[in-house]
Amino acid sequence: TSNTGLKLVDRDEDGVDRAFRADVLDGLSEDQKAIPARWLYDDAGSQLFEDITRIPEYYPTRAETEILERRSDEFARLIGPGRAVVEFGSGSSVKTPLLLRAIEPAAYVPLDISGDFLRAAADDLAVKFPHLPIYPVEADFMRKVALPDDVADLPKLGFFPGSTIGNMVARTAVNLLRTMRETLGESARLLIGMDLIKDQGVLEAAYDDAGGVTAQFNLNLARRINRELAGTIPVDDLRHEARWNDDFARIEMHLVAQKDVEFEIAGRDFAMAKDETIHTENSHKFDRRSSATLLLAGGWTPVHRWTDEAGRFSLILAEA
Ligand code: AVJ
Repeated sequence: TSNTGLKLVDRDEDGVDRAFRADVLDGLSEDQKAIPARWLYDDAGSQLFEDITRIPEYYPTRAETEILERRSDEFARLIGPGRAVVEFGSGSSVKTPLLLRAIEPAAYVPLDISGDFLRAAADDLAVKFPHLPIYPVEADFMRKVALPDDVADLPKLGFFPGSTIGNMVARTAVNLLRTMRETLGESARLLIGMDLIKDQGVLEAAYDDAGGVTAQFNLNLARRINRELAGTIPVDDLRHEARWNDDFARIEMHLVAQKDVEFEIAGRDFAMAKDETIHTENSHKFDRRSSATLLLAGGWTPVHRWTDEAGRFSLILAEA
């Protein structure tokens, strides 16, 4: 299991995150340069994502929140009280309380790789739910997590909102869904957010807002590389791009070189030709069937699905 007391971030003698360096150096050595999306979320990136959730073009957060607000009676009926809610990620100050109010769980277990986010979110919730036992667990939920003994005998509800599953290619998503099943145990259920396929213009605008916040979010990755990995990427020569990949039903974020550039990272030389890109994120979109197929492949049977009024986003209840 992932929470056996080992340090979650492995740093070298200079304080450099070894996994970050390896992912960047390997990823920029591929023909199509690519860096895993998880590295977008340093403190600055997490703050920028928070800002994204409030911009007019970025509908997923509002659409999912709308479902959680309007369907509380149905959550209560279909999920019921007395479960331990296990949230994958440290939780949103808006969505998590809506779910907890609706179903009256017996415990809340947020899982996150960042102890700081985890404690902040748990403290926040403790104020709103003074009688709810909260057991934060600092863990990498991509691997099986050993849950606290206190919740061992409670049936679990996994909560994975935000369409974070959409950041993963199918193989990774299926592995995670199977791991979640192991973490959550017998008679578990899962409430998972999955964003829906829609008009390409709406999707591209959501990931390339007029105010340029998403561009800053993407460019922050290059800044982070420069800061943490002794990089010399000419950030001003890169442009943010959001493109719809129709074959794979996903929005891709890229950093596009505006001219031929050369730079160093951690003592290694790299070059990009004009218009060459670094692929920085996938955000897969689903329909009724593709979401069911993914869940089934991961060992979960969908039992109910909700969408917002405008039909942009889905929240799916599945059983193990
Ligand atoms: C945090 C994965 C849900 O894919 O919509 C937002 C990340 N990237 N704008 C998404 C994101 C650019 C977001 N998730």
